[in-house]
Amino acid sequence: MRHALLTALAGAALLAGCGGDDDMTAQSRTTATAAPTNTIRMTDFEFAPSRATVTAGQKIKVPNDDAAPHTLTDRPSSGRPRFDTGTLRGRQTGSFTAPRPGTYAIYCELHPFMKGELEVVQ
Ligand SMILES: [Cu+2]
Repeated sequence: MRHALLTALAGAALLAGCGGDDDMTAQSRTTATAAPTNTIRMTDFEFAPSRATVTAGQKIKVPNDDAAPHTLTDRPSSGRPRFDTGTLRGRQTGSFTAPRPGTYAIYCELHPFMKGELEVVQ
């Protein structure tokens, strides 16, 4: 009788241990990589989020919430931009297609202080 109880307790502890491990794995996965988004807003002269994770090849919507015009433009260290919304008038929504995986600096050509980072994942 006593033996049966101990066996049951040991089994329960084992199951609880497994569940805990699964939760830990899921949690570290979510903190390691932000979930990809398909929208980057322009709000109060800032990109929101300022560091966005997107999926390669995905069409990313870019609503301009400001009255002022903005662009969301790739800022390569050399060469031509690989993506660019063009000028979006106030309250206009534009888009661009996420390039191949990598980290890209972005900015607004009209307000160079308006900066962000685009993390493109597969
Ligand atoms: Cu701007």
